[in-house]
Amino acid sequence: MRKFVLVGRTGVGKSSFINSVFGQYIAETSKYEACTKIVQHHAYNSPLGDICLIDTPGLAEDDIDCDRKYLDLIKSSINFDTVDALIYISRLDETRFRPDEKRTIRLLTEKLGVFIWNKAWLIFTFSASVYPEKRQIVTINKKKQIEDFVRSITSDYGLNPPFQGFQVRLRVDNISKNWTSKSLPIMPILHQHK
Ligand SMILES: Nc1nc2c(ncn2[C@@H]2O[C@H](COP(=O)(O)OP(=O)(O)OP(=O)(O)O)[C@@H](O)[C@H]2O)c(=O)[nH]1
Ligand SMILES: [Mg+2]
Repeated sequence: MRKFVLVGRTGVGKSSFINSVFGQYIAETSKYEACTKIVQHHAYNSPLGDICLIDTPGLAEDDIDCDRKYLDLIKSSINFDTVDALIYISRLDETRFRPDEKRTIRLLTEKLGVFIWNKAWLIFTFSASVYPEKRQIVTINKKKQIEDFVRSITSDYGLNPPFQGFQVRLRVDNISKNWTSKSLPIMPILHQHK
């Protein structure tokens, strides 16, 4: 079974991504308030093989103590040795790399262990909210900001081998359909890159 842990700030669309991959409303989502409070494993038998997506509470919802509490819960509920990849989720339509996102990356590293970044994917949500002509440049800039920050944190922690960037990078939109003419089905992607 392929296993992925979804992490990121509150409201970036972790639970919505699960619903969009599985094509059913199985993970609760909310427009107005921080929503997921527990770690939940969602398993699915796909023709390509079994997939487990693990939903986690969003970070940077409240203060740092709340984040620490959530991260303790994430760490104690998930066996990271059996996880294929950590999926770090961020919104494409937020162009500023804000302090709370930096804090989130710092805390993930501190609490889950620096090694998580050597099997990490990056998924940008809300892609349809960015003008098509801006998408490429916005993606390049955001990816660079996040990867540069992860690189600097992980080098402080002495990660060996050093962080080489995210293994897989995807743009998705969990709500809008047909927002791009170049879309690929997600299931085969989740089964690749072993
Ligand atoms: N337009 C658009 N809306 C999205 C997308 N992903 C999520 N949303 C909306 O954003 C809101 C928050 O989504 P959630 O999936 O609950 O976010 P979450 O990351 O699970 O949030 P927490 O559980 O609080 O950590 C919901 O109203 C979703 O419908 C996306 O790709 N595009
Ligand atoms: Mg959620």
